[in-house]
Amino acid sequence: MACPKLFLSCLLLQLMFLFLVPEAAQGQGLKVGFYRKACPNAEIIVKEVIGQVMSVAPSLSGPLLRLHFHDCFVRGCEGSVLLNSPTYQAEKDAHPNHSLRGFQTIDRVKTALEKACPGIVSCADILALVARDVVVATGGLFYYVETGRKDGNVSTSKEALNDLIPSKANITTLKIDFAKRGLSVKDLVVLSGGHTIGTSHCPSFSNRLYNFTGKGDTDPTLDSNYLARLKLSCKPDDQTTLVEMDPGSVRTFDIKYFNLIAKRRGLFTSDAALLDDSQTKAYLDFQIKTGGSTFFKDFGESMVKMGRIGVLTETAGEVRKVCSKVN
Ligand code: HEM
Ligand SMILES: *[C@@H]1O[C@H](CO)[C@@H](O)[C@H](O)[C@H]1NC(C)=O
Ligand SMILES: *[C@@H]1O[C@H](CO)[C@@H](O)[C@H](O)[C@H]1NC(C)=O
Ligand SMILES: *[C@@H]1O[C@H](CO)[C@@H](O)[C@H](O)[C@H]1NC(C)=O
Ligand SMILES: CC(=O)N[C@H]1CO[C@H](CO)[C@@H](O)[C@@H]1O
Repeated sequence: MACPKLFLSCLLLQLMFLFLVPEAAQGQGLKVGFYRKACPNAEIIVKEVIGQVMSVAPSLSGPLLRLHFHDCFVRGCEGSVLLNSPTYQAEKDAHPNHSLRGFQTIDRVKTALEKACPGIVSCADILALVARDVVVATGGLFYYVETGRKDGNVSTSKEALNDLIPSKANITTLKIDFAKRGLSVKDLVVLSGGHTIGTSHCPSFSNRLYNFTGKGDTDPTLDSNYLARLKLSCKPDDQTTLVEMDPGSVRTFDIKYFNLIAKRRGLFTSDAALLDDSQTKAYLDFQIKTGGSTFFKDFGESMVKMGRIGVLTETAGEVRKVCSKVN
């Protein structure tokens, strides 16, 4: 059931499922269709706004998917990544966050939802739904998103610096950091596939081009032709240039990024590291060999698991009126 090829029939199937979805999937107080009674159109509204945004600003697909990941990995999926701090000490002010974008889109979705059902849909859920809709809009497979998260009231840049995984992370660190959050080695390789869309700033990988071990050297595991090309795009102190992580298919959700990793053209050390573990490597090899036979479905399953990290439900937390501010 690959959406890219059978787009229309897939869409129809998804629409059918919207009405027939089972109440089955449950996780930590979350459930599929949480807003069905209180805000029956919630998911349709999110999808509409994201459809509009994608039609005028498709380059926001990467940033919007990434926001949910950053939210979940710091303090859990409770919308803290969206909070502003007057003193620039919030998560979004932390260094690894310098590249976060898409906040205005989240505000737009929130405004539309507040108009339809004031005070009902949390910002944390908006991030989860938007991530799904972006995956679908870029050619990935639809999956059911569990909802029912509440929003937290704490966001600190210090936590973001501690909890966000650096792009230099090796496979050991990656596995530990995922396991800490209840995510498996399979989730690690599957979710890293999110790098099939979007762009990166040069500093996230320039150590591999210019100063890999502090001796002005390059990363020997990076394909040398690719390295030369990246050097053309990124001069040593370039802080602003954006590089496509999956060149040529940066707006398409596909398995090409796995192909690149296997060819030693993964952009980050953390991507290249997926070749250093037999399980992650076997997963890559299998997806490449079979044209991503299970990747699209696996991605939805791993996203649902990621969406359960540290959630606040029921009376814990609140539903923010404005996503950048506690009530
Ligand atoms: C495994 C650990 C991960 C590391 C170390 C990592 C690291 C990074 C880095 C360094 C960037 C580029 C930031 C910049 O310089 O602009 C990036 C971008 C991105 N990441 Fe990850 N990431 C990880 C996991 C994930 C996951 C789990 C997802 C989602 C499922 C994700 C989705 C994205 C997307 C979509 C972008 C592109 C953002 C844009 O276009 O602006 N990443 N990631
Ligand atoms: C992986 O990175 C961690 C943290 O930087 C480091 O302590 C560890 O020695 C590294 N492991 C390997 C196998 O390189
Ligand atoms: C490379 O890294 C080392 C150690 O971090 C640093 O002392 C040196 O100045 C760096 N060289 C360049 C050219 O950035
Ligand atoms: C933050 O939320 C917690 C529970 O979610 C609550 O106990 C606490 O009083 C709140 N703090 C502020 C400053 O609103
Ligand atoms: C957009 C944003 O918040 N950028 C910040 C990222 O982090 C650096 C370093 O902490 C800040 O100087 C930026 O303002």
